[in-house]
Amino acid sequence: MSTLVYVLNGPNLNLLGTREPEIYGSDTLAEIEAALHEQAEGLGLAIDFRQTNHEGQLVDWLHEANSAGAKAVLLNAAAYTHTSVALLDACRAIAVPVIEVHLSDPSKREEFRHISYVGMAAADCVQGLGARSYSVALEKAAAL
Ligand code: CA2
Repeated sequence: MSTLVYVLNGPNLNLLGTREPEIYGSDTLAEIEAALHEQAEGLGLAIDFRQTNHEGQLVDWLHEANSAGAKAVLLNAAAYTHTSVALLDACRAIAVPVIEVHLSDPSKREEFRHISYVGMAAADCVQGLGARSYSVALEKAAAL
């Protein structure tokens, strides 16, 4: 059984900690990554943590996670969550369970954030807990 968990982050999340802390918190993505590495070690897991601003790159990484036989993917697809049929198809095309992650709670925000294409294929979702959403999602991945 694989212990590898991919953590994939979509557009603009590289800017975390620089703006809109009232929505997304004040942690940078690098700080979230460091905390998750530490947590993963305690859970006997290894994480591969990545960020891209490009939709097709997320699709390629989902395929890669599948080829690598990863245990799970934690996916914060950011704005592509609400627009990308390509990500929905990729999540459906792979055998690896995908856990959707969001810092904020999109269901409590603008109407256009209420639809989640990723959510249509995800095994689970953790949202609205700030950086802790990643931590709770990793615990869920460990329990799979
Ligand atoms: O709450 C989340 O994690 C989101 O996935 C974040 C996305 C948003 O489009 C989703 O609806 C919910 C946006 C990420 C943008 O991150 C920024 C970071 C700093 C400054 C501005 C944006």
